[in-house]
Amino acid sequence: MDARYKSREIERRSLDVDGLKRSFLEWLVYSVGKDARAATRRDWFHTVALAVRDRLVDRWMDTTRTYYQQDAKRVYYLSLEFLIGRLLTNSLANLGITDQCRQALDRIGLNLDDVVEAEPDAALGNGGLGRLAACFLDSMASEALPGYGYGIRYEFGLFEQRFEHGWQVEYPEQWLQFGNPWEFPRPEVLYPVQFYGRVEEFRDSVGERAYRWVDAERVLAMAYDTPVVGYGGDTINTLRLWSARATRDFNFGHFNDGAYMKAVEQKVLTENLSRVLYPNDATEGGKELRLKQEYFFTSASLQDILRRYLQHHSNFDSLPDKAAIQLNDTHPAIGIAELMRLLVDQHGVLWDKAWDITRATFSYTNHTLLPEALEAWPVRMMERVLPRHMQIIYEINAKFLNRSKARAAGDNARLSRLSLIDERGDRRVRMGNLAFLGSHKVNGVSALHTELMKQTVFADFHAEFPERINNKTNGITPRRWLHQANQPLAALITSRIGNGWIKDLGQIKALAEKADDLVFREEFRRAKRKNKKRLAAYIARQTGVDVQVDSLFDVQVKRMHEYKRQLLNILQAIALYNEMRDNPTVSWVPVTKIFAGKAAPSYHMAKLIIKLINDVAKVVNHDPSVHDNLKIVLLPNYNVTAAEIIMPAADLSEQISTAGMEASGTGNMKLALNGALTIGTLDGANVEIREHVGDDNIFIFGLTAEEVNDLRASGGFNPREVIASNPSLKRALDMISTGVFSPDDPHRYHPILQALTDGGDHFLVTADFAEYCEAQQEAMDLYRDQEEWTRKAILNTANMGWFSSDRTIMEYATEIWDVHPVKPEHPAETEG
Ligand code: GPK
Repeated sequence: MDARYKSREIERRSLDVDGLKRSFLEWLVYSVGKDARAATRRDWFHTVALAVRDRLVDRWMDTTRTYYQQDAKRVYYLSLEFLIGRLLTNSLANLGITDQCRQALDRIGLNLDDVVEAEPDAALGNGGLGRLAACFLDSMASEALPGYGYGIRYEFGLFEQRFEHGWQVEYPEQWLQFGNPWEFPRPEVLYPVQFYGRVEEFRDSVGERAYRWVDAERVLAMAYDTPVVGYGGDTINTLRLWSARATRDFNFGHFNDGAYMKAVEQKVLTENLSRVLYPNDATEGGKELRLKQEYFFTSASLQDILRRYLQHHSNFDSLPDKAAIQLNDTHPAIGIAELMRLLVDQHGVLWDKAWDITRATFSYTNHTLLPEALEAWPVRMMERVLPRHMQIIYEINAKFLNRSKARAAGDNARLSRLSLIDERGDRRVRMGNLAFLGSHKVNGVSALHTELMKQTVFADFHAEFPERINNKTNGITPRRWLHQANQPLAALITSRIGNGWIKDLGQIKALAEKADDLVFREEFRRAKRKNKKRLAAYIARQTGVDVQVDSLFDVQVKRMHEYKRQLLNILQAIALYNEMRDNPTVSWVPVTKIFAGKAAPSYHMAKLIIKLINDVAKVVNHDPSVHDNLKIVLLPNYNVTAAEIIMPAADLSEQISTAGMEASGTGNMKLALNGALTIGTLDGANVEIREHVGDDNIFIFGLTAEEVNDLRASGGFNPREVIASNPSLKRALDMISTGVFSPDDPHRYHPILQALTDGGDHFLVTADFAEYCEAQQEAMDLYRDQEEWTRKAILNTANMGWFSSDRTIMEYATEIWDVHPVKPEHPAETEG
């Protein structure tokens, strides 16, 4: 190689402090175009990100090349959401150059923590589902699995939440406004995606009936690649996000006057396809643009996957041996019809063979049992937008129903439940049924959720295919959620058991014996206190409320949803407030209730609960009679970056969903790993968390999923009676209904009170209230005994090893995908 290039290359790869410093200064001038005097914090962020990016490109290409050369089986994780958050800290930590980078910046007179703050939070997701996808990317790369993420490059991520007079107001989140140093645009990786038009029947060369999709509108999908750095930096995988581009017809067309402006308008409209992330969490909008987004990214991804496969193969027989495609919920489920179309219509594969290939390639993860979240597209919309896919779905359905056991048994009710088409009312395509039928494996995300899937939404399919449903309990990446977010605790752990836990979280078990060590407990508390101080400062900055660092930090952070029952939490807060006021001489355990979470913009009840929390907070926080023993804060704009500050600082983790409704939860895992004790129902993964941390180290309360089911079925629950018999609940509700917290509008909360009484209290807030308050009391009592509390907190951290997403991802790899680790070859680093 030419010596000049070689020295440049070495410079770009250099991981020492001097080399980094030189790179920073060079990047600032020649790429960002500023000198050090004029550079803003954002300029420095771009500078550092670009210099760090240099240090991963070689290994990224090595990784991709190794997969290609070995024709390794890849896994493709198709997801409409990737909630990845900031990447700078993550890249530095996974490359192992955080300290060097900090020192290099020091020498320029800059602080790494300030530079990090200039990075926008990539919020290409709503909540748990999107964050799970991001944890899986980290784990696939860290486990050296050949894994690709495929999704949409939304120009607007999840909206920014602000509170105005206590109400949620949404602002656009323009994360790309100042450019994105992590992404590589690939203008040459471009696939056509079609919509509308009609289907033409014709005879193929051997006289068989065949179909082609004609007169369709065309959009191009353009790729943007982001490297995904595994821990240690050896494997660097790819997240490929698609952006909509108008076809080149526009560039080459000539137009007469009016037509030109119309054409420009059309181009803008076409490109709206990838403009914005739908802000609904676990609810289905039924909007045409959303269907188009789903098909757009799924089709582009499948075309890309087939192109890659065809580099090594001339027929599709071994596609399932070379590609595993995971559907993250039903959002990409149209991919099943699309792969059939590509194989049958475009590549001439016979139907039955194509179907076998399709089923062997796809698998599907279900994330919720909530009926309002199960996607069902109107047949009329599907016929219009994707006419050929509608035909294919009919064909799949006809063949399936003809062969099903239900037909043999003459059970028509069961047959209509198995159908891909819901024939009741306006006809709809059931995407869950399509995903199930077109996959060889279907999984739930916690043990309880998977069992409930078998008993409820997929009971009929489970009877038909008893081997198909399996469980993969969610996990979280210990890199981001402990190693990076909680440096005080991470350093303490490493000082005692070494740093093997970062890659193999099971090793953290060794901390359990330290729970009885007085010195270790003291240090554990010190780490927690440091994190609490940081959070207290953040709370003060964000809300203006001063909280006591030594109060019990009681944390509920997650999307606002009735089933997650933030309402139960705030009602308990009101009850506690009353008790404190009634008994001013008692020495209370000071409590800080910390909430954060966004509500879907159209979810009125959730937004009203936000307003209620803010209204209650205002009254409580200004009432001198509670002597600062109770503070309530609702932090605005909860996102990954905020979570990184909140999780390490929590004492108590609120996981209080109505049993049977939270599929898994992953915030529950982050909080427990960071040494918070859980107060929760036996729902989702809480059940397994209890099994791991032990019954004595968790506060469980409330109805079980089975009891909830029985109670609802029997209709034997009267919330009014429950309220009448519980004075503290009654008093809290009366205060809300008489306007104690909303003197300007005493009837404001009528809809909430209505839902809890005449509405039948669907989420069983009143039913669980008494037991919840008892559990809270238990927690406060325990908190007085700091040694005992710390002992339990340590046992939580020590026993959470199993909840690493590395464990989860290896289960997917061996039990669903049959994908194996591939160690990248790094020739440049071994030569000479
Ligand atoms: C489930 F159905 C959905 C959805 O649309 N979005 C979403 O975030 C969540 N989820 C579940 O609610 C959580 O219980 C679960 O831990 C998470 O998905 C990941 O599986």
